[in-house]
Amino acid sequence: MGLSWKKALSVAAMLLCGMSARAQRPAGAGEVDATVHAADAPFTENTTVLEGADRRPQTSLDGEWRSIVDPYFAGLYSFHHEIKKDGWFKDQRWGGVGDNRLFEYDFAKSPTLHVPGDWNTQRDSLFFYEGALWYQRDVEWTPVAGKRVFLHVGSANYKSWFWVNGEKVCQHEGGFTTFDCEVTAQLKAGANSIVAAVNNQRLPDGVPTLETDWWNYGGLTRSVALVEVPESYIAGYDLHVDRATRTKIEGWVQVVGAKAGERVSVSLPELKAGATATVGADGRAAVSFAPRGLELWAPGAPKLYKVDLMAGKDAIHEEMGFKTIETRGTEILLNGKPIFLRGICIHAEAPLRTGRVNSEKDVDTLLGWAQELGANYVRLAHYPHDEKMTRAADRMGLLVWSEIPTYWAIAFDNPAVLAKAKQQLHEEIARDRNKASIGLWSIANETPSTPARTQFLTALAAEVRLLDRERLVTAALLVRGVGEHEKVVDDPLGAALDVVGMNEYIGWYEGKPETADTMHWTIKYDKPVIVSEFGGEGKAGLHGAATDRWTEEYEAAIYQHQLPMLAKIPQVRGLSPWILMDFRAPYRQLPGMQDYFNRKGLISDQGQKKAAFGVLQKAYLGGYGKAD
Ligand code: GCB
Repeated sequence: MGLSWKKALSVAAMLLCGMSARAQRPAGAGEVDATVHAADAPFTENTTVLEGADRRPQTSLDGEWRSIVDPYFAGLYSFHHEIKKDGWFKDQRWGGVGDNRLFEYDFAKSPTLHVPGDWNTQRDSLFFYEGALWYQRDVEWTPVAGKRVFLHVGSANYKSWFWVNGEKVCQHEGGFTTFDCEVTAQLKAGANSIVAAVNNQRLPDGVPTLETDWWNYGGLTRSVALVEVPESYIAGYDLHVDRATRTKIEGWVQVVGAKAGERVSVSLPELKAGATATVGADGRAAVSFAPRGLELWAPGAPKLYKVDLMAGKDAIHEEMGFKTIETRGTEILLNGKPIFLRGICIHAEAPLRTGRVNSEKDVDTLLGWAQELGANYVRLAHYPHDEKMTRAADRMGLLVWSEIPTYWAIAFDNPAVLAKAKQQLHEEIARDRNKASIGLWSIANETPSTPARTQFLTALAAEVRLLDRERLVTAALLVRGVGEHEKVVDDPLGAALDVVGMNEYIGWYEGKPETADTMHWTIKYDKPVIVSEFGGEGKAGLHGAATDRWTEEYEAAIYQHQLPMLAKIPQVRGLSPWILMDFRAPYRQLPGMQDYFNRKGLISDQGQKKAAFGVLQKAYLGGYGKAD
């Protein structure tokens, strides 16, 4: 039965009273800052990327942080959805009964979450959670005169806000890139409170957008630290060996706060070589020198050098390798010689425990498996991974395809989305442009072929070339079928790429494994092609006939038929089948088989190798592909 009109009136009156009572609240609990948040302004504010931050002395903020789950984001927004002036970032603490101030939160009495770590795998109730969550921790600090301090955030998925002692320091959009925000003015001697809010709600105008085939792990998913630098500091650098001679190291060092004419030096002590240069009015110094006996970096011989960069009172002690990568017709040349990329795709899914990768152990396990497979290359799908991963790839000698999450159908017709993708590209390249392992920057995965998409991604390809001319630009394209026996690669985006990536799932989403035997391929580009994905699902331990879907044998059969087919395509210069390890994915629900895991891994999430691992390993160790 509905409300009587009398009752309805009294409810309305009660609501009105409630409203006016709230509206009359004195400044304090309900006060809002109306100036914040113009809807179309870029979300990211006051962040930068301190290049080489992981090589600098730092104070780790990893460990337990207090946490408050805030599904309505009541700690930040008022009941009229305005930004509060005294939201939970003020970290005010209620003194208990007898303390009559009104607070409706208290970090000190809230449970903790571990950082680095996604929240989903730390608490059962957060497994499917998509929304806002607050973090807080205390930090003892002794400021040093003449030093600036940055909060270094490995990643925060997806939007994040940071405050130090109640004062806002930055906000950031993008769940997989590393960023820094300056906190020099807000950190004080003694006890400090650092508060972060992280919201992993998927957004129609996000990068990625609403649909992804991976778990939307939320939180401060990678390490957080305080990094100190001198007043004038090295903010970025790019050192590489030139393609023409392969003996000359050249590039630049960018110094913030330096006066024109100040000196910068770069040296390789092992080769007793180096150069000094002067900073121009733009803070940049061009560097060039030719050390004798420079050994180039390559898979199988991943030579790294200690490199010291100095500018005034600042120094960064890097570890770097030098290589060249380019294309010639349909070949990929590494250090001037053709190479075939025997690879595998990897998600940042932690082995054995699930959740996001965030430790050396996770990284060593995943890349160790890739090496055991016989790989010389890994596609780090579908977003920039933890920096520990690219550092380890440098050391282990695995060439890397690095990617930003311009995945499936993001809003290609929205200029704000292009700005977000460019921001992520800048952050990705700034962090990793000095990693020897990076061979390819990928600008997209399986995007719909529309004019808006092609324009958007052509702009991104141009942006990559502005930022780094030493690597190749690629993207994983969709393939077009003509009838049942022909595949065509003619996506117009191919024109903007150096290397054409293509994904196909013959034997899984279409046909049978043996459909591959009679497939004819037409590739419209005179460029190298990497088969960036193929594969199918198989449940570890489930055995049966090679014709039974979900068995290890079926998955292995896909590989058995794919490998000979792909070997016949003349432009193919590499493979990275989908995927090294099973990973959590909301799309994948078939009870008993998937249970929220995409089972296309060669290895289960618990580390069990499936039959397909052996098939690919045999091919790779037997020298699959032509060159090297
Ligand atoms: C794809 C996507 C990848 C998916 C995979 C699959 O083409 O690029 O993200 O996980 O297929 O398993 O369907």
